[in-house]
Amino acid sequence: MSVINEISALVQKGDRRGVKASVETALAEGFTAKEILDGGLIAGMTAIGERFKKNEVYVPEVLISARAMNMGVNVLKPYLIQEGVEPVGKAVICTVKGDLHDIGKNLVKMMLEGVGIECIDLGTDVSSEQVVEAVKESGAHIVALSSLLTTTMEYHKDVVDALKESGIRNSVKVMVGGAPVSEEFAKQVGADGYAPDAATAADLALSFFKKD
Ligand code: B1M
Repeated sequence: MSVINEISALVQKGDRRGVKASVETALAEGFTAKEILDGGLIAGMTAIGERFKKNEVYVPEVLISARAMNMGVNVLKPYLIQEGVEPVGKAVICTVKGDLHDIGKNLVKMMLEGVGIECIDLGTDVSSEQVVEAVKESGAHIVALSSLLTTTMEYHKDVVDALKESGIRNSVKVMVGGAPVSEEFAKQVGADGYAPDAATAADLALSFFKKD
């Protein structure tokens, strides 16, 4: 097995130390940081995402794999900067106002990072004003909103409206998710997309960057 495939397998196994050592080996063997990132770390995280979608692995395994991937990304960071590798894009991510649930949101963040999207994580209980400000400051391409309560899901619409009022609605794609949220609800609040789980959220986010 090549060292790149080995990195992918170690990410899927959630072997942090193994990932770190293999990324160092790959660098020593002359692979570029981008080759290691795409072929090893992101490939491993994508594979875990697919297995998560099929219920072959569960939340703890995804969290452990994401931690292993981050270990590898940290080793690669200086090399990625040196090679001038740009992230695919940027997303502002949060749980909406009044809502403190963040396990699902954190999983979505990890999967987005796993496909090369930089995340600006505003945390939980986030107001529409905070989202607008973060988009303006960061130039994010995506706003990713999560909610777990039927009482807070309406707040997705407030964010979409606030983006419209501040004149930046057309510069971002809004994606929504969380247990009470549905495709139909996403349409009602004027979002650009809905994903039922974290792996599908990563696919959706990537689709926003694909040119027709
Ligand atoms: Co809360 N809670 N909770 N809770 N809690 C639920 C959501 C509830 C369904 C439990 C129940 O009654 N059966 C219920 C909501 C009922 C409703 O609204 N209809 C509920 C309630 C009522 C409450 C409180 C009001 C309880 C109280 O105080 N009386 C309170 C509210 C606090 C607040 O937010 N203001 C509360 C508090 C809490 C804790 C703090 C104790 C804790 C949260 C800890 C934390 O997040 N750090 C908690 C928990 C853990 C839950 C349950 C048990 C689990 C939620 C979870 O993390 N699931 C939940 C019951 C349940 O779901 N079984 C419950 C795992 C997570 C991976 O799934 O978040 O759905 P989920 O994310 C998925 C997808 O939805 C999707 O991807 C994820 C992974 O695939 N997804 C997205 C999520 N966001 C996405 C965004 C996307 C795309 C996909 O695009 C941007």
